[in-house]
Amino acid sequence: MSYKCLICGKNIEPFMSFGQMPFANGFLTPEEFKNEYFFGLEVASCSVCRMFQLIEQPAPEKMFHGDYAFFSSTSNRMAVHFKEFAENIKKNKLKNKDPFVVEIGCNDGIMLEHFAKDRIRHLGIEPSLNVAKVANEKGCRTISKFFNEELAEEIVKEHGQADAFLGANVMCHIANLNSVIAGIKKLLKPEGVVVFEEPYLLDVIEKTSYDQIYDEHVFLFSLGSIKYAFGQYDLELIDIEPQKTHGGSMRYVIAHKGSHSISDKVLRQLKKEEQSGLNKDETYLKFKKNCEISRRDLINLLQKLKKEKKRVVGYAATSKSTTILNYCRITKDLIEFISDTTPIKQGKYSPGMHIPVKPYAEFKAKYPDYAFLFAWNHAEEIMEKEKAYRDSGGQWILHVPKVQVI
Ligand code: DWN
Ligand code: SAH
Repeated sequence: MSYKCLICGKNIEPFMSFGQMPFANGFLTPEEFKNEYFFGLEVASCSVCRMFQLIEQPAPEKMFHGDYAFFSSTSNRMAVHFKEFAENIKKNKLKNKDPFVVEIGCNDGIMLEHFAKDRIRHLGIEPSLNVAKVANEKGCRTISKFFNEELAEEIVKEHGQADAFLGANVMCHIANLNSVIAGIKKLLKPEGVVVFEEPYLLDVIEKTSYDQIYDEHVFLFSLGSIKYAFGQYDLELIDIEPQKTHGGSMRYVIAHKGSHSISDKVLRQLKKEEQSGLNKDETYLKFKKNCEISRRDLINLLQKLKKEKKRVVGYAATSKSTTILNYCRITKDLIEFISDTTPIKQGKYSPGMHIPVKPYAEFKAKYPDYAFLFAWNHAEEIMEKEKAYRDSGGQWILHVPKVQVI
C-alpha cells in the first residue's frame, strides 16, 4: 500500500507503528466500551519535504466536537505563558491603527482574552463547541468552525484582512494544512504576521517523548518542514523562538515573502536540524528503537512495583497518556487510577486501556507510593504544588527523557 505526503504529495512509507489506538481524548463510560473507535497509529517522515506525519488520520469532527475533553486553562503556568504571548504580540506586532487579530484553536480563550479585554478587534476560530462557549463567555468573539481556505475568504469578506494570525498547539492538528496555509495567504495583510507555536520535532526525537504522537497531532513540525509547507504559498519563515512549554516547542513567525527581513536564528536552527540528522531516515529508525527501549523499561518498572505490592496511580489524564498506556499495554493491574482536575474526564475511563479517571481529591485523600506523571510537561508547576506528597514519602515516575523514579 502506498501513501501520499499530506504536504507535498510524494509517496511516503511508515517507519513505525504504535499499534491500534483509540482517540487520545476519548474518555468513555463502560456502556461505550463495546463501540470504542480504534485506528492504526503509524508515522512517516517524508523524504522530500521532511514533514513528520501520521499515515492515517481520524476525521476532525470525531476528535473536535461539543464534548472536547481538553480545556487549556487547567494549567496556571500555561495561563501565564499565554498572557506573555499576547503581550508580546500587542507590543511588537500590532503597529497599525485598529488592528485585527485572528486566533485559531483558541480553546477556552486562554490567550484571546488578553486581546478582548483591551478591546482589540479579534476573532477566535474554535470547532469544539463546549470550549468555544467558555471563550465566548469570557468576552472573546469566537465562532465554532474549522479554519480552512474557504472560511478565510468569509472572514476577509466580513472583517477584512488580519494584522496577526495566531495559533498555539493547533496547526499540527490539521490534516488539510495546505488549505489552512492557502487561507492564511488570503487573510493576512501585506505587512501582517503569522505567529504560532507547536511541539518541536527535535525535542521529541531527542527526549524520546513519543507520547506527543496521537490522533490529534497529525504533524510534528521542524523548521525544515514548516519552511517547505509555507514556501509553497510564497510565505516565508522570518523568525523563531524556542519554548519550554509542552516538553519543548517552537514558536514560528511567518510573513509574506520579501515583506520582512529574516533573523539569523532561522538559518542557525536549520543548520542544527541538519546536524542532528532530522533529514536522515536513520534518525527515525533510531527513534523507533529508543521508543521500544522506553516501553520495555517502563513495563519492567511497573511490574516490579506490582510485585512489591506498591500503589501506583497516574497523575493527569493527558492526551499523551493514551499513547503511553496503549503502546505499552498498561492496564488497571499496574495503574490503579488516574487523577485529573478536569470535571468532564472524571468518573470516566481512559481510552483503550479503561483505567478509571478520578477527581484530584482522591489522590490527595490517600497518597499512593508512586505517581506516574503523565503531565511531565507541567512538572515544575505540579512538583511545586505537590510538596506534601513528596514529604509523605511519595515518589514520581517519569518516562521522559528516560524511564526513572525521582
Ligand atoms: O496539543 C494539545 C495540548 C495543547 O493539550 C491537545 N491536543 C491536547 C492537550 O494535550 P494534553 O492532554 O497532553 O495536555 P496537558 O496540558 O499536558 O494535560 C492536561 C491534563 O492534565 C488535563 O486533563 C488536566 C490535567 N492536569 C491535572 O490533573 N493537574 C494538569 C495539571 C497542570 C494539574 O496540575
Ligand atoms: N490553543 C490551545 C488549545 C490547543 S488544543 C492551547 O494551546 O492550549 C487544539 C485545539 O485546536 C482544540 O481546541 C481544537 O478544537 C482546535 N482545532 C482543531 N482543528 C481546528 C481547525 N481546523 N481550526 C481551528 N481550530 C481547530
